[in-house]
Amino acid sequence: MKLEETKITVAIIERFMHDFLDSAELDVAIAGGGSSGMTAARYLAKAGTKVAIFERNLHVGGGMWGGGILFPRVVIQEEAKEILGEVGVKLKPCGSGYYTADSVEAVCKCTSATVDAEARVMIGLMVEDVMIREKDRIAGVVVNWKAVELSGLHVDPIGISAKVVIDATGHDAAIARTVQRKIPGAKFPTSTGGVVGEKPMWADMGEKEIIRNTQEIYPGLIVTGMAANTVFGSPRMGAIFGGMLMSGRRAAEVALRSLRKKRA
Ligand code: 48F
Repeated sequence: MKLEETKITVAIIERFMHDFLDSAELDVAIAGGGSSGMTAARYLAKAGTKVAIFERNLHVGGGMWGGGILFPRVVIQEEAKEILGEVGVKLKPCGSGYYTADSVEAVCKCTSATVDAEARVMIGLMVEDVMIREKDRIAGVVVNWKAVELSGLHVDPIGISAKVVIDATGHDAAIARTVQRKIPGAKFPTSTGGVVGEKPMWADMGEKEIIRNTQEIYPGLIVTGMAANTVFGSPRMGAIFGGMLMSGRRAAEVALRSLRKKRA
């Protein structure tokens, strides 16, 4: 077979344009592809939802790759065991109710299951803003290449419509902060009405509160993972990932409920 560069070029452009166009209008757009965002995407795709992750890095997985202090192992508690079990991650018991997983295996198998469920995974794309409609409902995300931001070039972003947006950007809670900054009068159901800010480490409390914190904080905007704890002023928890996985699953349930409500 004689290879031609033009054919390779055309194949890449055609295939990507086709896939990108197919993601221009979504049921759910997820900002960030860490453990919570990927879990939310997997459950939403399995429920038949048109969902895409927009991840600024060239890889998904977020903080899961590095485990604790670069020891690539993560801890999962009993309650979250099935979420990794479903995707075939091998868990080793280590004391009552605690399990460890190889973080490389966990990220790879979660990614593979997310893609197999037919969630779209877009990499190198940063969510820099949201779209707003009907006066006070989030209507999608505004994205640009991370490379554009790094280069400092002045290039306008594009809008991706979504009925629901999930902020899975981790400790920064970048999307919630953007909404707070850009929509005067936006009120979140937190103690201050805005982003409260993450508290110091307290694994037990952080893992308990994250599930309650995973909610729709503004019409069309759901927070999950560490973003949820940052918004509500709950503690961080370090290299235990059960809360992130359970929060992702909960975010999918909340999104499905929001979609049903919007349809009715
Ligand atoms: O940080 P990350 O893994 O968030 P998470 O799912 O999990 C938190 C844990 O990693 C850990 C922990 C465990 O107890 O506390 O910290 O809440 O994943 C967030 C992802 O979002 C991407 C970022 O690159 C990362 O992969 N991200 C952040 N801001 C943006 C973004 C943005 N504006 N646009 C697109 N991606």
